[in-house]
Amino acid sequence: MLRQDTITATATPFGMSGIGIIRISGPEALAVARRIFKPTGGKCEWKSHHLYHGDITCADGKTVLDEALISFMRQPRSFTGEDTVEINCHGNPVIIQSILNELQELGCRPARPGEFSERAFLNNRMDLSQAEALAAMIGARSSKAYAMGLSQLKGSLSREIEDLRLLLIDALAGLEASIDFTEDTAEENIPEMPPQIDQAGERLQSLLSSYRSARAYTEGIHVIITGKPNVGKSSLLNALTGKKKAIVTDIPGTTRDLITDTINIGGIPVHLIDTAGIREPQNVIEKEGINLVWESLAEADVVIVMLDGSKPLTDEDKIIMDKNKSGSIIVAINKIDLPRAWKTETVEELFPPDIKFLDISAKSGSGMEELKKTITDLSVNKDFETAGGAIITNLRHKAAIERALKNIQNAKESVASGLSAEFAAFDLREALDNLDEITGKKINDEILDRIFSSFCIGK
Ligand SMILES: Nc1nc2c(ncn2[C@@H]2O[C@H](COP(=O)(O)OP(=O)(O)O)[C@@H](O)[C@H]2O)c(=O)[nH]1
Ligand SMILES: [Mg+2]
Repeated sequence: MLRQDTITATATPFGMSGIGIIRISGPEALAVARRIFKPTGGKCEWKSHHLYHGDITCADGKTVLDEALISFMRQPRSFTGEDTVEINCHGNPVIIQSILNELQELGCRPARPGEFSERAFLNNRMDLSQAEALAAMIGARSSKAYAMGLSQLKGSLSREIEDLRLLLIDALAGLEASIDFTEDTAEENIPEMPPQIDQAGERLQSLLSSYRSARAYTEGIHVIITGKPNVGKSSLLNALTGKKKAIVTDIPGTTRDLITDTINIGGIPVHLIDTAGIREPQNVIEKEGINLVWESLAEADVVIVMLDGSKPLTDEDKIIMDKNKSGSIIVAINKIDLPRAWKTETVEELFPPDIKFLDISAKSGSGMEELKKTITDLSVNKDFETAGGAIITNLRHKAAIERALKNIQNAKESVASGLSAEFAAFDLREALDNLDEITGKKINDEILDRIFSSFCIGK
């Protein structure tokens, strides 16, 4: 480990608050703290993990800047693993800046974003996935997202990755035994498929499938309401949000822009998007609006295909159904408060059997609860469990797991096709490297810089 310089930053947000916290980490932390802290009663033993009361002064020891509590955490028992001092002063940006100025006078360097966490990682206080979980917790916008971050911080993902590594190492040992044997006897030995390969593959797959559900809680899902003009799309947006967000009229082509609002369904932020009705556009404005619909449909997590149950179906409906056949589709048959003009069966046969059909009335509000439930069912796996089980929420982790899974499939294929065990062993080593990228056991500096620079200052 290189001898690091001593860094400082505020750990609390900019602005007025009861308390503001300044962190100092590095070999000079205690020496610097001694220069600016005048303890009440004149004496301070600087015991590790104790809180002392006194004045923060300029380095001249005379000018008092604030009255504060100060603590010292001796390495390695600190967040960064280095000597750390925390000053709890009053939460005023002017005070905090003047203390930071004094600390810089005394040789501390302003910390880069995420630099405290980076040091914690480099000093083995946590692995990379845990440091990322911490950033996710700080950015969490729902209690569920926070809980998932916390579970990762506590090591749920790290333990699963470690288990997977052990499985792959066992599989490698099996393969390598057959390679050695071949060398001894100088004859071709067909390797057997180590059972751990399939076990690892299944567990990687289940991590991968947790991603979609986890993202629903952390980032939310995008739900697009589509259909021809006048079926009641804007009315549905208003009914779901409980607001008059979108203009509703009986004039076809009223909605042009995408109109969005976010509601919370069972802890999932659901971003609803009302769109222009799809038909042969009557003018350039409507044409632009309809182009927007096609673009956003491609990025939707769930598509609500809306039909008017009170009027005969038209070719426009057929075009829309044709374009939205598979994936997370809900067919909402609206205006069921009016007499039905056609039977549900006539459209059911146009879709795969697992597509859900719902009767609703955006006007009376009937069917709204069922619709909300269907939206979340489509976004979260039934067996998705956040309590302690390993899940992934981070795109970088997902990409690494996809690569590891591909490596494992390649290894299986080469064993199955009777190739020398060398090939499969090579793939398994690649899979190990990919898993090591998640925990940071093996990672290049450029990626590390990118990860930590996205953290906030003082973390
Ligand atoms: N009877 C009835 N009328 C509805 C319902 N939903 C919408 N409408 C009416 O249908 C017309 C078109 O509604 P709007 O929401 O603007 O449709 P959009 O063009 O698809 O956005 C308006 O006159 C609405 O009042 C419903 O559930 N029942
Ligand atoms: Mg509309």
